[in-house]
Amino acid sequence: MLTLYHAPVSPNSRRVWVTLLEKRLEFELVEVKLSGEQFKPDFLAINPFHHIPALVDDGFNVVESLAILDYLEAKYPTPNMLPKDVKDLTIVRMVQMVSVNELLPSIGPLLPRILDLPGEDPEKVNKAEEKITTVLTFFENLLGDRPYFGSNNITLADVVSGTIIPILLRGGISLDKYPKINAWCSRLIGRPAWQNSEATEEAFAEFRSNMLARMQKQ
Ligand SMILES: N[C@@H](CCC(=O)N[C@@H](CS)C(=O)NCC(=O)O)C(=O)O
Repeated sequence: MLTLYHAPVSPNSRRVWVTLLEKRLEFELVEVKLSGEQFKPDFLAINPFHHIPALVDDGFNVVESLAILDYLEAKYPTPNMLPKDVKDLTIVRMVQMVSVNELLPSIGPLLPRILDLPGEDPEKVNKAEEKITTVLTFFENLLGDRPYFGSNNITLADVVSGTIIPILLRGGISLDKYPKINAWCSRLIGRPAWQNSEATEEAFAEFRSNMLARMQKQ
């Protein structure tokens, strides 16, 4: 039995949720309230670093979302979500790493905008927007004329970048200058795995209250 510990608004856990759905696996979804449940002993026994996502497969604990995706691909290879060709596989890995290391950190400065919170820092927002432009230009070129990164079928790269970009759209980032990425994003958002894992407005409101509470403590 597979159990995914997650939080609805987190792109880190949504990428695992989407992969489970794309692979049509049976799993149990357990929400961890990040207002403190992640520090409870039962959860720390699964992930001592108190982060979601964590996946438990018949008593085997897997942490770190990219490691979880690789575990799922190796253990449940159908449908295949990693290309075999060396250059295509490298495209997938590059997109995954650029998404996590360059794109994801750009969300931080945009959070006040995304969640309607005070405290926006215009200098940080400018830098984040510049970084996002560089990443989207890079992705537009890497996608080329294929529907998915490195493949004609959905890959683990699409899952990782495709669960971050919709959050940027909530922050007012436009994909109009990137026609290929724009079409790719619409293609992904229309898939049942994206539709069924989309965070509700209530989940965003709860995330906002947690952020506000954290800001008031500082
Ligand atoms: N590198 C980790 C990052 C996971 C992560 O940062 N999770 C955040 C939510 S997006 C979390 O659990 N935060 C609560 C905490 O660290 O206490 C991964 O990819 O799985």
